[in-house]
Amino acid sequence: MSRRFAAVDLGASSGRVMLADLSDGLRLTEAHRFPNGPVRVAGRLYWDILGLYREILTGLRAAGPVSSIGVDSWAVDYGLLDASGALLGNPVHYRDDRTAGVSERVAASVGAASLYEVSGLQVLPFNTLYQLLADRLDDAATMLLVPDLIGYWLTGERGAEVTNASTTGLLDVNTRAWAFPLIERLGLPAGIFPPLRQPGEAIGGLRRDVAAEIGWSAPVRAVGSHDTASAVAAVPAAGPAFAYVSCGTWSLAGVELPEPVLTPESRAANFTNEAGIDGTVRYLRNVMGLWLLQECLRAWPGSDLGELLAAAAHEKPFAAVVNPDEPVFLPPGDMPARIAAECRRTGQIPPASPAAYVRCVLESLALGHRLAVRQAMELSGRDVEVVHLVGGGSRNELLCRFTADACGLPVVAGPAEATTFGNVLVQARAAGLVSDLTEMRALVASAEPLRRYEPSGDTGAWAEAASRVF
Ligand code: ADP
Ligand code: LRH
Repeated sequence: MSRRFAAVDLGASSGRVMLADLSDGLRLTEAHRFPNGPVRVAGRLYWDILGLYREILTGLRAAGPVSSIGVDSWAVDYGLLDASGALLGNPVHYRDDRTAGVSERVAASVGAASLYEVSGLQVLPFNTLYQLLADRLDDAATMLLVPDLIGYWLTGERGAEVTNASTTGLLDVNTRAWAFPLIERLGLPAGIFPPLRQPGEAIGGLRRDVAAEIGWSAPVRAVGSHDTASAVAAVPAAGPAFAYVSCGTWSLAGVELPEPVLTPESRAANFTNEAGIDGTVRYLRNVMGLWLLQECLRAWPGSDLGELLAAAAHEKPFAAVVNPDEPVFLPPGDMPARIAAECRRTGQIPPASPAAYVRCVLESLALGHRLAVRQAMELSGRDVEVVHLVGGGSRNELLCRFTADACGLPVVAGPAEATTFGNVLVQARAAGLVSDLTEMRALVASAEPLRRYEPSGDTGAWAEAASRVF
């Protein structure tokens, strides 16, 4: 059996097909990378799901034969299939506004506390349950989350992988089974939720036509199909006293726990208990993440990220900061204008140049990381000695440094492709090549050079900046 595994990893800003070789340690290579992003059609925001699928096939063809394939993606979004298995409409992007007001209506009817007691999930306006309530389900026979939809197209098999199912708001946080009493109470059709599958479980072989198209065949295996679950599984921590920030389009900041935290304080702080690998709980909160920077760059055509980051390092510290989690930042649109408006609203002078905006974004994000990490520690009682920052944001040295300074804790940065590592290591474990999470993490730590940032000790300036916006 070969020791090569393919990971299909769809992030909100880019997708990639990666190849891992475990013949001698763990080596990752990129077979294919492609852009991803919202497409607006007639006022609605969609994913280009068929375009993504085509790129996945291109990537698998380039990767060549492997022992197995795993698929992960961003959470919450889904496709609906009719009774014949055909896709009913294009999957809608979680930044679309069709869910406006839905979470408030559900909270008023079911009760926010009862919802949290069942699912343990943070309230985000786009959680799957709110999207389903805003959708037309008349002809829907099956709801498949994005990685499960890709898995279905590759193999013909339907199911719902549990880490991603935990982001729907419809999974019982204690039993990790579909919360059918809640589903019925919400008036959602129970029959559209397919059987659950666990990370590591075989899904099926590639359909014959798919194998013919890419030129080889292999089984597809369930992994932590929520990208954040795979990323957290690959945090290169040596012991339990760590926090993480999985930093890409979003920053997912929190700790790993053996049990959920469902206290009223936890709900008030909007902390989530999402399902991790091996029964672990990803206790975290979403921070708006590098989306803020991505949308700024989109507003400045021709700008160069490297140059802007270099210039931002020389800008005046704490000239202006915003609360990165203001709902106004969620949809696509003119980000610099929204940041400027937030600065004015909080009595600050808006940044005067792109480099100053970048500085503002990175300091604001570090403030978001600081608050989430501190609250995760307080609410869970977990000791934290180090913050692991993984994902594309770990390449951003300024952000890593600011995060260490703001948190007052060392930051260990990398790997940038943590999600891919988590994806392939769950496959490698199913093949008997790795034993447990500890060994997986040690392998990641030895596969990549990691960078360590010691905190400057000047937490007072960060506390003052935080007091302006939180
Ligand atoms: P996602 O999976 O959500 O699409 P990624 O984990 O791929 O996100 O992270 C993408 C982000 O990482 C980019 O928006 C960018 O801000 C940051 N990034 C990637 N490469 C670099 C780099 N070389 N220097 C600084 N930042 C980078
Ligand atoms: C990160 C992520 C995050 C979700 C968001 C929708 O890619 O999966 O964990 O909250 O996308």
